[in-house]
Parts: sequence; structure tokens; C-alpha cells
Amino acid sequence: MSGPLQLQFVTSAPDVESLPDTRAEVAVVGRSNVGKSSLLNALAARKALAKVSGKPGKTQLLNCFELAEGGTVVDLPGYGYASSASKDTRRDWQRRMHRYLTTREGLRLTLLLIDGEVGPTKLDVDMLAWLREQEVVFRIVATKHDKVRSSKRERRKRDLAEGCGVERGDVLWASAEKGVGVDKLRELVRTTLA
Ligand SMILES: Nc1nc2c(ncn2[C@@H]2O[C@H](COP(=O)(O)OP(=O)(O)O)[C@@H](O)[C@H]2O)c(=O)[nH]1
Ligand SMILES: [Mg+2]
Repeated sequence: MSGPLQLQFVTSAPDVESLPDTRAEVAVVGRSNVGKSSLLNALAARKALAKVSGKPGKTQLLNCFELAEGGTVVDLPGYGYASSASKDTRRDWQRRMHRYLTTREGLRLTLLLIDGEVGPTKLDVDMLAWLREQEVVFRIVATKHDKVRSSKRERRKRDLAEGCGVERGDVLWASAEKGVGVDKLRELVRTTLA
């Protein structure tokens, strides 16, 4: 199979316990506004499969999508949060996300999205350290490739990889806007869920 991922929305769950059972799952995580929803829409070649919000911190639920060929994709609540959110609310989001990542049966791969223009931020670096510590299997996806001027790209790619503590070749660069890296990511999701 190739072409867009045939993803269908299943449910929004407040926590991991409320998600439907799955054989194989890919999770998408990253700070608010990093481009998670846009990338999911690009993978599915749909305009509004996942809601794209201009305002950060709106996606507080675990959004589950089913792939026609089998398996599921979960869009996790973003870290970084709305400035209006209370400390308790933020801590609660984090707890739910951490619980998902450490207890979800069937979770095969976590895509950690990092803003290609500005990342990694301090929160991203903290998240990376936590994922490594918990031995969560992850891949780094740098988003918004189109926002980095071509003259700055080589340098930016080097800096981002270095900031994340990985080799340059370990970072998948993507643009939901221009379609960069989208085929590769579709392939990765398909292979992972097969
Ligand atoms: N230029 C550009 N903007 C993007 C891209 N992906 C997302 N955005 C913009 O970034 C903002 C946040 O995107 P969204 O998908 O809602 O992020 P989320 O909070 O991680 O789900 C929106 O204004 C998007 O239009 C991209 O690849 N290129
Ligand atoms: Mg979103």
C-alpha cells in the first residue's frame, strides 16, 4: 500500500484507560502548536481529520484514529500548554501523557515532533530525556521544514540534531504545508503498524 493513510477518527479519551484496545499503535507527541494536527491531516491527505488550532493548548484529550489496514494512531495532548491553564491542570495533562506512554499495550512507536524552525526547546529536551529514561521507542520528526530558509537549512538541521543528542540522519524532516517527508512518514507508520 502507498498513498495517503486511510485514517478514521475513533474517539477522544481523557486517559489511557478509556482508549479502545489495539494490536499496534503509533503515538504522536510534541509541544502545543508544533504541528501535530497538521501533520496527521497531511498523512491522511485530509483537511480536517485532526483539528488544526491556531491557539496552543486546546488539544487536551487523547485522540484515537484507526488505520484502514489495521492499527491505530493516537494524537496526544501537547505539552507547553495554554497560558490560561492552571498549574494543576498542566500537571494533570503531563501525568496522563506519561501514564499513556508507559502503560499503553500495543504502543510500538512514538513520534516526537519538534518545531524545525525553533526547536528543540527546553521542554522538548526534558521530554527527550524522559523518553530515554523510560525506554520509550521514539523517532524525532522536525516539523515546518518550509519555514526554514534554504540558506539556513544545513545549519538548522545540524543544530536541531545536536540539540536532541542524535545523528542528523535520525531526524525526519517534514512539512505539512509543502508535503516534505510525508511519504516517508506514511511508510514508517504503515510498516510500524503492519
Ligand atoms: N508553515 C507551516 N506551518 C505549519 C506547518 N504545520 C503546522 N503549521 C502551523 O502551525 C500552527 C499549529 O499547527 P497545529 O497542527 O494546530 O499544531 P498542534 O497544536 O501541534 O496540533 C498552525 O497555525 C498551522 O497552520 C507546516 O508544515 N508549515
Ligand atoms: Mg492539535
